Amino acid sequence: MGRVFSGVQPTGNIHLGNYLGAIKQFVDLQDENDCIYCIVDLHAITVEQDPKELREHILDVAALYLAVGIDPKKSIVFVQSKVPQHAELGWLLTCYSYTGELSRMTQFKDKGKGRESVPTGLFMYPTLMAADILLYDTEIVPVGIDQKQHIEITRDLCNRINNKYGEVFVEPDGRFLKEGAKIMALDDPTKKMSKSAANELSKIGLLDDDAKIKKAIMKATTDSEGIVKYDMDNKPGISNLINIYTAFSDLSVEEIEKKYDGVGYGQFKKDLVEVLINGLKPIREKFHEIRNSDELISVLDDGAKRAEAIATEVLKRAYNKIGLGY
Ligand code: ATP
Ligand code: LTN
Repeated sequence: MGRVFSGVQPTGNIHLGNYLGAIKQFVDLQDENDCIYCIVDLHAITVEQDPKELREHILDVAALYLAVGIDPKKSIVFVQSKVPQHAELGWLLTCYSYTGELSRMTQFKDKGKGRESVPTGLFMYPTLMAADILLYDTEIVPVGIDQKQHIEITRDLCNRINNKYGEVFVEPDGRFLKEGAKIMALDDPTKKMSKSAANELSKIGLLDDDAKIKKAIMKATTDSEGIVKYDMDNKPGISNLINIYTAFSDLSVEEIEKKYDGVGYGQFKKDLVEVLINGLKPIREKFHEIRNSDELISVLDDGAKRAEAIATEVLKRAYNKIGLGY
């Protein structure tokens, strides 16, 4: 039994990449581990947000967590800004981080690109993420592969502080899936599927209707060979679709290749549309059932209380070792 922590930003519609890279693992881990799942709203404001939309998105992600099968009886589910220790430990870790290492973060470079001035919060994003993780003595962090660099800096900060003051924090490890670790954009399989992409057909949201799912898959970029074969380097479009297919069915990559041997992309895509529609329908239905329920709010209130109880102890330990307070 290990402590698991992860978070998702409430910045838009949760898509297949978020689900297959991260959230699906959350569900799988909760039977054997002590899991804490967060909606990281303080991270969302590192880029501009509309207050009304942000509030809606926070509850959307919370409802989606429950809709995909996170069970609040097994796992703690809460909203980051409701537990003030995240911001407190975030500051502390900022003081032990270096501007050099933070400026090497690719997410910071990507999100800051082309802006006239870059918000300081975007720069300090990784120290707040490290605080999220270290605050719960986390051992395992299930995330998509794009977060690898942030997990590394969390481990560096942890070891830097432990080496200076003795055992303050537990050293966490990332957990990345093989197939879902990086789901690519449907219109351009050289880029990752992203909430912030402008082209709606580049992604499929977990709440998208059947017509949108069909359109996005049928228009998805492949190649002119017509051979259903997994080869991420030379056939990234079809390989990405195979990844999605295998995640939503009980067929392995090899079984999919065999099934569509000599059949071509048209039938493959039609079947994938059906597999996806059937896979996403129960999630959508459950989501609408709980999104506006009182149950959702009481799950979040209870989650924040349970999270804060753990966070308070760990933060106290850190303050004591470092010599803060009196
Ligand atoms: P944005 O476009 O706003 O940066 P995002 O789509 O990257 O958002 P996050 O909230 O930052 O979404 O990510 C939530 C989780 O989903 C993280 O664990 C992240 O690694 C994972 N994730 C995001 N995109 C993908 C993807 N294309 N494939 C696999 N995992 C992904
Ligand atoms: N940076 C992550 C979101 C995130 C996170 C975390 C993930 C914030 N804090 C703690 C795991 C653990 C992202 O999805 N971009």
